[in-house]
Amino acid sequence: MNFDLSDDQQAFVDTARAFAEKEMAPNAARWDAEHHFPVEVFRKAGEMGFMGMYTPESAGGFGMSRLDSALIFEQLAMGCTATTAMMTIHNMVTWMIGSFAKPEVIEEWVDDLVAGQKLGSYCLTEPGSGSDAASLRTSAKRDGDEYVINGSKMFISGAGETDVLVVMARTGEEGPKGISALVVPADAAGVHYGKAEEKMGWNAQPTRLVTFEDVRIPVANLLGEEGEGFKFAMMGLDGGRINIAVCSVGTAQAALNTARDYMHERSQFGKPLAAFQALQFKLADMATDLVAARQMVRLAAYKVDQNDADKPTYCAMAKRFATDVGFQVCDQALQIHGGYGYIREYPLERHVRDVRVHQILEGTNEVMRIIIARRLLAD
Ligand code: FAD
Ligand code: 2MC
Repeated sequence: MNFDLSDDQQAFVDTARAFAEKEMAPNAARWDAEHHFPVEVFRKAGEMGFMGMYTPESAGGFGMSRLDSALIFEQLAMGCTATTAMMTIHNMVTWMIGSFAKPEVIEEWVDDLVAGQKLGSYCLTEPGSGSDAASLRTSAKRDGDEYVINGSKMFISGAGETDVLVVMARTGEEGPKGISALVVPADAAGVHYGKAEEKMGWNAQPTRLVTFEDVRIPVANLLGEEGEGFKFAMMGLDGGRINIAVCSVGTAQAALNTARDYMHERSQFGKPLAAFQALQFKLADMATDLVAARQMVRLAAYKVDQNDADKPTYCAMAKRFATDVGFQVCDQALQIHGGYGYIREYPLERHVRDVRVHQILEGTNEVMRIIIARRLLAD
């Protein structure tokens, strides 16, 4: 067992760090304040190969491992949490289309998605169906060689700015087995977008309600077979949960670095903050928890790469642990800054606002405990 990064992995990390420092970090505060969705950065990220990292090569992606992708996302998240999180959702969508779509649908979408020229959203949650995702009610009824979609999807990241939607809809019976996944062009007739939600964080990307009113798409846009949609949605989220976890780790590392520097710069009672043992211990605990979270995420990514039977459990553990640690570390880094941590001139309050939602989305941390406990009790 070797915990060192290989030369290739170190090169990925260095490249991603340089991109984050040049293209993202200097602008992240402004994007947050102005609620700017930086489409131009997604295009550049596409040129760097960050927009279809683990999409299969056979479909036009880079076929990278989840572990290598996680290393890259961690560096990018140090530059801008919300933008990186959107990239991870886009990567999940691109992987779903590249893995399960019919060849003509792959041909229509995947090259542009991998290049970052087009963007994708993932549509599972509904106003009445969040944690209980299998109770979703959006319907897709077969009419000749088309599906007709009706219903609505809540809290859709990127919606209104993206080009393609992967929509989980009911084509059959109640419960998970009646759900299918469909590729829907974002500008199809009958797709309507709500206002951009006013959010605590993740302000560099819009979140909207999407409504489907007799939206017609070709049957060829079905991923896999009818009834496989819930399984595909959950497989997508296994990777998505690693990615969100790593967005927390990267952001928390950035917050910790800022707090460490501040402890040297700021003096009170005639000494730098770094001289107070209470703060030294706080920093030590933050760094220790962060290393544990990072290793757990990498283990979960490895389990997905190995197609381990327990990969959903490890992804759930990593998501639960790393997003909780990520929030605590950002909050403690803010505390170390005292009043300065609370004002926008410093990045800490943005870090806290951005990582808070990671404990909620892609499955709440209570849902992660359900997944873990079910597996434990099934043994
Ligand atoms: P609910 O399911 O109503 O849960 C409410 C509370 O009850 C939570 O604390 C939950 O953990 C708890 N709870 C529920 N059931 C149980 C139980 N059995 N045991 C114990 N506790 C339970 N969805 C998408 O499909 N695509 C997106 O792109 C997307 N982006 C998002 C972006 C943002 C900014 C946000 C806020 C959400 C986004 N979501 C997206 C939706 C997100 O996945 C859901 O909000 C989340 O899954 C929780 O669903 P809910 O909000 O309906 O909460
Ligand atoms: N991989 C493959 N298949 C899976 C799977 C996985 N990770 N998880 C479940 N399945 C299969 C499972 O095997 C079963 O099939 P079968 O009966 O053939 O064995 C089927 O799916 C149903 O699974 P469950 O019986 O576990 O389904 P249940 O209704 O109990 O729900 C739960 C499971 C709670 C884990 C699921 O509803 C869930 O993950 N809820 C949270 C929703 C969520 O994460 N939303 C995120 C939205 S996206 C977002 O927030 C973004 C920002 C993009």
